[in-house]
Formats: sequence, structure tokens, C-alpha cells
Amino acid sequence: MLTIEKTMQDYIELEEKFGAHNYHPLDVVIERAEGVWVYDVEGNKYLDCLAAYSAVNQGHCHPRIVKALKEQAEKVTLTSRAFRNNQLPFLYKELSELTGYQISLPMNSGAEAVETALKAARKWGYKIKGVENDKAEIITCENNFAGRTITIVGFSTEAQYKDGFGPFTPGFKSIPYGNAEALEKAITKNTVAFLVEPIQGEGGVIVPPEGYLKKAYDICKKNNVLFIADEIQTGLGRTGKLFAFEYDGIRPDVVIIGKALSGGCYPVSAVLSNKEILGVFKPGDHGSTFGGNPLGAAIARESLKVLTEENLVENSYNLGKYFMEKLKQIKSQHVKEVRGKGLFIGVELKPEAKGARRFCEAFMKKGVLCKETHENVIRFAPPLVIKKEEIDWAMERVGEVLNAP
Ligand code: IF1
Repeated sequence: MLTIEKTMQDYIELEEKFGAHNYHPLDVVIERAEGVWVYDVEGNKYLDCLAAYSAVNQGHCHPRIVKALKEQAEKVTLTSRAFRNNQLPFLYKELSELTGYQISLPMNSGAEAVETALKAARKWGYKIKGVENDKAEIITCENNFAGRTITIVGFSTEAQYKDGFGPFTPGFKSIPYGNAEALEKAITKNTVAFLVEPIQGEGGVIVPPEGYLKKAYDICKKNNVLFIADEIQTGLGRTGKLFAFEYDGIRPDVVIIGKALSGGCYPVSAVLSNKEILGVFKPGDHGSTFGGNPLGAAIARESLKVLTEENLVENSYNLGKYFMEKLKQIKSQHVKEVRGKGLFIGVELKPEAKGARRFCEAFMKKGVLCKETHENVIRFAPPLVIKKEEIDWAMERVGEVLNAP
């Protein structure tokens, strides 16, 4: 029977007809990906400058990670945590050795790891700090993004993320990002934690003022408040350091990771901390069906090995500088600011450019995939395996678009 090649439109129509419309993706239908390149159903290739929001730092379908996935998938994929498995103990050990954090708690999505960290902070507040029961307060920053659960969107300041989802979880206080004095003022005797992204991704690749994280960290220490770093997007090499908090020379009490922890091959997230804080969880207090499963653990172990053995953090630092320089050399009338760290870069457009979406659509037509964030910012965050010549290839096309009217 003649198989008629499906066109991109066929895929889009199916998606529109049978799928919920909770996204408005660009009209590119990807069927294959490798390294920094993705290929659509019509054979066109694109340089991926989003890296699945920093989940494929190691590059798409990294052969070592895919091999680890395949080998483990033929042994055992899921045991539940009612029993033990032979992969998780080594993920724990290798995470501790790599990050210097004493112990960790594995989950699946970033939001689940954020929720885990919030639960740990509250319970630590009651059991260790001595905050009155049900009075715990957690301070978060305006323009944060930490996931899509009802508790997490409850402390979002983005109206759309909250619209129609109330009522929300009490016990959260929002302060301006980058303002350490606002943090000091917001702390009360019931404050148990401060949750902060070292660079706000969805907020528009907002890099806080020099020394902000250190000041905030010192304020937390002085007030016996846990400093929780959400490194789900900025972590694992994205900003040119293993963790973005390293630029401020601090050691958060709790670090949340996800995305590239699995190289984009499987949902794996984790909370890194110490026995005093994660020790508040007693057997049965918290968990998840897939959290700590052997397939995810095997994949995460290999993803971390690829990150270190292929020097991807260093590559992010060096190539991030190069990427930023090339962007700054494009003297476009539309650009207001180029900012970021490592390969976590935002190009803010002037209001008269009328929004970043149309630029991302124009980049796509020239073979570069980007995602706008917060109307006027184009995010450039390619896999950390990107090479100089690939950046040159992308910048030539980005320049053509940014220099057009
Ligand atoms: C979507 C944004 C990025 C995150 C940080 C926690 C999470 C995320 C700093 C939750 C997830 C994803 C979610 C995805 C799009 C993407 C995103 F645009 F939504 F904000 F990256 F900037 N902390 N970010 O960035 O992790 O539960 O998704 O595994 O929801 O559309 P998750």
C-alpha cells in the first residue's frame, strides 16, 4: 500500500485536533535530533538554541546516555521504592562526590523537586528551627519560575500562570528579585527558607546585581533561614560553572536540580542537601512511584559522567563568552541588551521591535531554533557541546534577521 509521506501540516492538524492546547509551539515538527542539530519531518535541519530549556546540555541523543538507557531498559526499569535497586546507591554517591552535598533525594520533574525542597524546609522549620506549627513562611522572588503545580504557581507573579487555578497554598511571601534589603525586611521569626533562581530564566534571563546572592545568603545565615537555590535551569554547566551559585562563592543549604541531570533522556530531578535538613523525612513521609528508579538513575549517572568527562562546564564558560561577543557585534537597531552567563544568554529587544516571537519565527526560517521569553527577550541556550563554527553558522543567520527592519 502506498504510504503517503505526511507533511508537516498533517502532524500539526493531528496535534490541534486531538491534543490540549496548553502550548503555542513554533510550526516545526522534529523527528530526529543529534548534538546541537534537530531535523524536521521534511528533512530541514535546525541548530537548537533552546536545548529543551537546558535539559539537553549534553546534546541531543548523546550516544553514551542513549546506550546507558538501552542497556538499563533491558535489565530493570522500575522496582518502586518498596525495594532497593543497584543503580540508585551509585547515583547518590556520584551526586555527592560531584557536588559536595552530603545526601540527595531523587524525584522526576523539576516541580516535584521544588515541592520536595519546600516540604523539607517547612518540616525543618518545625522540627529543627522551632517555628510554631503551620506558621512557616517561605520567601520567593517576583518573576520566578519554579514549575506548574498549584503551590508553585501560587507564588508566581505571572498572572497567566495563576489564572483560574486558585485558591493557592498559604505561607509564601514575594519580594523583588535582586534586592537583598527587601529580603532582610521580609524575614520574620516564622521564616524557614528563601527560594531563589541564581539567574531568572523564564523571567527573561535576568542576571541579578553583582554579589546579590552572597548578600542574600549572608542574610539567611544570620537569620537561620535556609537558602534554597533553584538550579533546575541554571545548573549542571549551563552558566559556565557547575552551579550558577558558584559565581558568588556561596554554598546554598539546599540545591534543586533537574533537566540536564538526565541529558534530556528521561525525567530525573533531585534535591541536594545535608542530613540535618533532608533528615527530617522519615520513611513514608514523602516519595513518588518513579522517584529513584533504576532506569532514571542509570541515565543520570551517565549524564553526569558525560558532563564532567567532556568538560562541558568549561565549554559553556568559554563558548558562552564567544557567543555573547558575536551577539554584541551584531549592531542591531532592535537590540536593547545582551546579557547572561556561560551559554545562558538573553537578548532583550527594544519595545519598538514589537516582541521577540516574530524574530524567533524568522530565525526558524533560517534554521535556528530559539524561544522568546517574556515578550521581548530572545533566549539563546544551545547544548553545551556546541562548537565555535556552529556558533558562527548560527550568528550569521541571527545577524541577517536582527539587521532586517
Ligand atoms: C513549561 C518556563 C523555562 C525551571 C526552573 C523549575 C522548573 C523549571 C528554574 C520546573 C521548568 C520549564 C517548564 C516548561 C518551560 C520551561 C521554562 F518557560 F516554563 F519557565 F525553562 F524557563 N525551576 N522550566 O525553569 O521543572 O517541572 O518543568 O521539570 O512549563 O512550559 P519541570
